[in-house]
Amino acid sequence: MKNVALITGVTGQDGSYLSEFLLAKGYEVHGIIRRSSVDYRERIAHLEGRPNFHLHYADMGDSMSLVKLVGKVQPTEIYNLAAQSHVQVSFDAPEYTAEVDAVGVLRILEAVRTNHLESTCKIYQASTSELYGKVEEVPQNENTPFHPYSPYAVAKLYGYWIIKEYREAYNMFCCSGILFNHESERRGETFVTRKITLAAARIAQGKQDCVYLGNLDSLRDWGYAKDYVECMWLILQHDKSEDFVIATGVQHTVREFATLAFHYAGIELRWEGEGINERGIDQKTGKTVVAVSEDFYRPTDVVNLWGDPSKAKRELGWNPQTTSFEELVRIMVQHDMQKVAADHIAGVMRTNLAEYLEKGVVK
Ligand code: NAP
Ligand code: G4F
Repeated sequence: MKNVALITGVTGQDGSYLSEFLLAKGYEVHGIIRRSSVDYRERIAHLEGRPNFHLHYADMGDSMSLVKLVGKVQPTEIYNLAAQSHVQVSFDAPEYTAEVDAVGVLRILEAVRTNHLESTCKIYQASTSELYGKVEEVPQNENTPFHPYSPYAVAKLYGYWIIKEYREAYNMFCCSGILFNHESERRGETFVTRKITLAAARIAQGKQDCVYLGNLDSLRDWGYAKDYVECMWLILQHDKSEDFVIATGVQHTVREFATLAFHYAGIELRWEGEGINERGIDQKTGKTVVAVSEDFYRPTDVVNLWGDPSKAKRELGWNPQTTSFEELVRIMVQHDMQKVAADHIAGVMRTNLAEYLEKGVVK
């Protein structure tokens, strides 16, 4: 049987890497996109036009669009990655977050049942380490109790349980990957890692003075997104429908991430002060380049995520250490140093061109 994948969230960080991964494996890949006033498909632009890559308009909030699309595509695997994925934003838009991240999962499951594909279509659900929230043990594994600690996590908890319910009630092959934070040069710019690597690059190149962050003590188990999409696929190739923790097993603070990112950008930081008054100072210039702002504090914050990937290692043969923390930070900073330099050159060229056009030097 031909492998046909349907990816929700195809324009996102993970969706773009997963598309590349599945296309390389010979899959026919279909992705869901949604209408927006600005067509923002930068992460998958290089894949558009490939014979095995197809995009369709639908929305996680629109059951009929999902039912029709699943019927048309007849997927053998669905990767449900679409979500309002920003934890802090979920405090401002909790209802929308629940609509997409919780009920959206149900809509996908029902779309599969409505099209009578229960026995031929496997479903991967993008569950999250945020389910552990106000953590009850460290490190966290598949048996650690959940304690969601944001509207995002509560919505994702519904997604986790409805997947489990459909597995047991209808004997469907549907599973959760409980993924810990994974980052990359394609990470959204308001997540803490990318915010730091972009700021470090801009500060190093004189385009910004200082970056404002929230909780610097927060601990995360950060992996590389490119490594993690392989695991999503492995979970669906496993002989049993089961849930897996995907993590590196290594933990760092936001402060440690920032120190290393600035180091790769050529700036050595010295930390001074505490809490809201803490600052990261450029040792060479004495200038404050990192400061703390209450704006980035959350009403409830998850502060101690540390995953135990033993089961994925043992049963899926996945290597959690493919890309080290140091390598991840280096890749992201190197990318953003080049991006900031390229944006600068493009800006200069635009200014020059405008001047030449005005003076009639070029027409
Ligand atoms: P992301 O970059 O924020 O991408 C989210 C994707 O969902 C985008 O393609 C977005 O489309 C789409 N989307 C949002 N609302 C939608 C809607 N109403 N209908 C259709 N599509 C919609 O997220 P990511 O980092 O790739 O994460 C992928 C999934 O894994 C998410 O479910 C996230 O919650 C989960 N997760 C992520 C991590 C992590 O560390 N990255 C860890 C654990 C779990 P637009 O481009 O149109 O906005
Ligand atoms: O980068 P973050 O926004 O990621 P967070 O909240 O861990 O969520 C991400 O990972 C989850 C997996 O655990 C996914 F499910 C979710 O979809 C998303 O991809 O924040 C990480 C930590 C938090 O404790 C936050 O309080 O960094 C802290 N932080 C400190 N300063 C900041 C900032 N976070 C952001 N976004 N911006 C700051 O300035």
